[in-house]
Amino acid sequence: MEAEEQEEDANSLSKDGSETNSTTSRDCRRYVPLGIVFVLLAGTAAATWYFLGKKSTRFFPCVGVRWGRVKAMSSPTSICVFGQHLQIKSGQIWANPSLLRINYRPWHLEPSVLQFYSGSLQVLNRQYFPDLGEVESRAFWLESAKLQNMLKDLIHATELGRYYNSSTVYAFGEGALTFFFWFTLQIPESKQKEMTAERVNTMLHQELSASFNISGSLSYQAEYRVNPDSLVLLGEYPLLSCGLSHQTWPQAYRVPKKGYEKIYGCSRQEPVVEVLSSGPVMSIVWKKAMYSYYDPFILTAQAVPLKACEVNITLREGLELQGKISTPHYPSYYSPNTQCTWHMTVPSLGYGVTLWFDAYALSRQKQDLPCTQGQWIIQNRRLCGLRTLQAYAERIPVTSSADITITFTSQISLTGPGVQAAYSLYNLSDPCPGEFLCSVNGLCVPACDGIKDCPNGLDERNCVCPAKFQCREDSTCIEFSRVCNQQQDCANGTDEEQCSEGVPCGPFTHRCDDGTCVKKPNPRCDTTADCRDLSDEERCDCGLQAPLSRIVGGANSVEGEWPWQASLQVRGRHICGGTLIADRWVVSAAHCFQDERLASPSIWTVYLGKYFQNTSSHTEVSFKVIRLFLHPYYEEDSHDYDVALLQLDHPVITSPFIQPICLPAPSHLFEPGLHCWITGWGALKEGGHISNVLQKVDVQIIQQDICSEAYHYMISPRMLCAGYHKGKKDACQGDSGGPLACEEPSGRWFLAGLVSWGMGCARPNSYGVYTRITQVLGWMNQTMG
Ligand SMILES: *[C@@H]1O[C@H](CO)[C@@H](O)[C@H](O)[C@H]1NC(C)=O
Ligand SMILES: *[C@@H]1O[C@H](CO)[C@@H](O)[C@H](O)[C@H]1NC(C)=O
Ligand SMILES: *[C@@H]1O[C@H](CO)[C@@H](O)[C@H](O)[C@H]1NC(C)=O
Ligand SMILES: *[C@@H]1O[C@H](CO)[C@@H](O)[C@H](O)[C@H]1NC(C)=O
Ligand SMILES: *[C@@H]1O[C@H](CO)[C@@H](O)[C@H](O)[C@H]1NC(C)=O
Ligand SMILES: *[C@@H]1O[C@H](CO)[C@@H](O)[C@H](O)[C@H]1NC(C)=O
Ligand SMILES: *[C@@H]1O[C@H](CO)[C@@H](O)[C@H](O)[C@H]1NC(C)=O
Ligand SMILES: [Ca+2]
Ligand SMILES: [Ca+2]
Ligand SMILES: [Ca+2]
Repeated sequence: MEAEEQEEDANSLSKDGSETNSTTSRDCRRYVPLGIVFVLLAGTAAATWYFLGKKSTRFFPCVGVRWGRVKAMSSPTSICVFGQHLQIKSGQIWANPSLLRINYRPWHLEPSVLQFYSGSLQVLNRQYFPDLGEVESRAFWLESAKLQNMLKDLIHATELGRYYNSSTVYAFGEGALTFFFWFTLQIPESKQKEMTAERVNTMLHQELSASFNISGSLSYQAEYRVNPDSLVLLGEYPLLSCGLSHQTWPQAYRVPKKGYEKIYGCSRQEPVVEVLSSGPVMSIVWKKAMYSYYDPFILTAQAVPLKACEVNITLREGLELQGKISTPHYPSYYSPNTQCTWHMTVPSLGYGVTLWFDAYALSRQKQDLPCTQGQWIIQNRRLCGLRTLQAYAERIPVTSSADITITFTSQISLTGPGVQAAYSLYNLSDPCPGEFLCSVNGLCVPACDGIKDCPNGLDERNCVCPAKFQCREDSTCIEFSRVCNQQQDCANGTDEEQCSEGVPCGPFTHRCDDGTCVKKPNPRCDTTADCRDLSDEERCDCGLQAPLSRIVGGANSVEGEWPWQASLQVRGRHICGGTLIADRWVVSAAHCFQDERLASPSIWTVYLGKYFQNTSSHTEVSFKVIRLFLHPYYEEDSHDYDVALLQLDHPVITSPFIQPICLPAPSHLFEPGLHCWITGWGALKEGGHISNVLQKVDVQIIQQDICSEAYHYMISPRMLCAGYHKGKKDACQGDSGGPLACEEPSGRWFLAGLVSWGMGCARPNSYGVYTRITQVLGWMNQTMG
């Protein structure tokens, strides 16, 4: 909280300054170029040589690599050879001269990436037997260990040897023994692009065929006769953050009983991932994401029936949602060869069909580019799916026939989160009653309310009275606060007409629970019955300050002045503000929880009725958090949808010092120019300490387009700005998630926004940016159930 009246000390608390992560260094950085001399001597007998690393794995990478005499001048020295860290004792070091080829280049000093390849190979001189289907059997263990070594030898016999990192044999197929494997290569960044699966396949295939007829000359062939033409190699898995890939095997192969590999949990937002196979056998390759998650995980598998994905749907009259279409076993990830077809029949030609997607959008794609996140064909139009952090609706007009065909295919061999869309009819001649159809995303948005809801801003073009009330008689514009205020403001008083009866619904009308609409702005909880069903005066036990604590001057608040204010703490330290909105529910900002270390609800304590930070008072009550919900569209970089809900572990007993704030109705207007209050224990200046006493600052609601310009158009419709052009009063670090509260003439306080972000604190022309509560009410209502 920063206010011009404040005097404060300038000690700066460097936030989390002590917790900088040390950069992780790779293993193979150390080498001593001058201390070691390599002497290559062919035909010399082996002498003393040591590998101090006792584990046999340290030895393996050298199989197939020819060793020479290595002379170390200083003792003991570390060098890196072929990605391995070997310790060599001082003295002369020799290896078997018949295996002698040293290619020593410090290529490993270049940053390298781990690339995964998976595939299968057939061994002609072995047959499958049932024990090999049991992952825990001794036969499985023996055979897979031997084949793993063979694979290692094979890779080392090619140029790929120097990149070899690991290999695993994880399953066997029937007939002449087929084994399934994956291996990883640690490839220098500059070479990464070249090492496609195709190239690696060619190199391995060449090596296999070249030696096929010269049996046994290389160690990997000693035991196994590998059919070179059976080599299948799939996908180098890209280094994108998360990848989950499938392989499809023919029916005949046995399904390993147990999960043999790992499944990913790349993102916190997807704590559980369910994946469908495309056949009775599935191979799952797990790749660690760029982020480090050390949590162990559990993999379970279950057989599920095949689900037909061809459905005929006949829609009935009416504009309500009629059902949902989804990929099989939604929300399971769809399988790599999903093909779904939905035939829809509409009741008459005046209707079209709307598909409502969640966090998934359709867009046109150049003809030759594949759709990586699902291909849709709707009435012969090809569209590509794209996972997004927005809502999206696809409008399908019906022109000549009442039938619509929609297909979904997972075009490339890649899986993805299941896709679902709700469907409904829309009136072709009036798709968005009272609202504007945004052609970019198919959504109906309020026109001329001063907020560019549509990405192209067309909903705010050609407005006679942007964000104002238009007098019917002469098109003059007046503020909404003057509508139905019992004073004639329009020339002939049309602003005072129809104030006590229903009106057609529009962007500025209040919708009662029975679906009718009233013209009077902000009728909720103003002690006058406005809705016929009285719903505007229900659930009004909110938003009142303690009787004796009317706002007084100064920046220190009075106890009980802001009874909805919460302090969100971790290990006794105030981190963020919050607002009590209902029994057991506190709302805050999603960015308070984005750090890995703050993401778990169990580490948080919520204080209500708190006033001082340095001491606890008799009015305060603490709560643990049992569940924490971040808005699913929350985006770290843009701060869009910066809202989180915390469910408390026990009921909140209201008192003069603990009281929920009123939530606005979706149509509630917080008009530009209105003075509202922000409260919190945040820093008193940029970079400063948190404050001991709960602070308050009054700020003015800023017109959306003015703020948008001040912030170079980074202001989304989910944001609301408040502050002053000259700066001076603003929220600051530590206020995050706290309330921007506005008082209605009735004396009740409504939550307009949550402290979200801003450029510094209280700088000129850098308003505070708040999460616009009216835009996230739907999600809040849904989440609180
Ligand atoms: C494989 O790569 C990982 C990660 O870079 C590394 O920690 C490990 O030592 C490597 N193992 C081998 C055998 O190269
Ligand atoms: C290996 O031998 C088979 C017949 O035994 C022959 O058809 C094939 O061409 C030979 N391959 C190579 C690489 O010499
Ligand atoms: C859907 O309707 C078509 C004819 O319109 C029919 O051939 C097809 O079998 C039906 N499919 C299902 C799953 O009912
Ligand atoms: C569609 O909207 C138009 C204009 O509002 C109306 O006249 C018509 O009856 C509506 N059609 C249907 C099928 O509801
Ligand atoms: C206002 O009302 C007067 C008298 O009823 C009428 O003459 C005038 O045209 C009205 N003005 C407008 C703008 O409708
Ligand atoms: C807490 O702060 C208040 C006001 O700054 C002060 O009067 C009080 O002594 C402090 N209490 C403790 C325990 O430090
Ligand atoms: C809130 O959710 C309930 C059901 O969970 C629904 O009946 C109600 O209409 C919703 N209210 C709003 C304002 O969305
Ligand atoms: Ca708008
Ligand atoms: Ca009026
Ligand atoms: Ca009312």
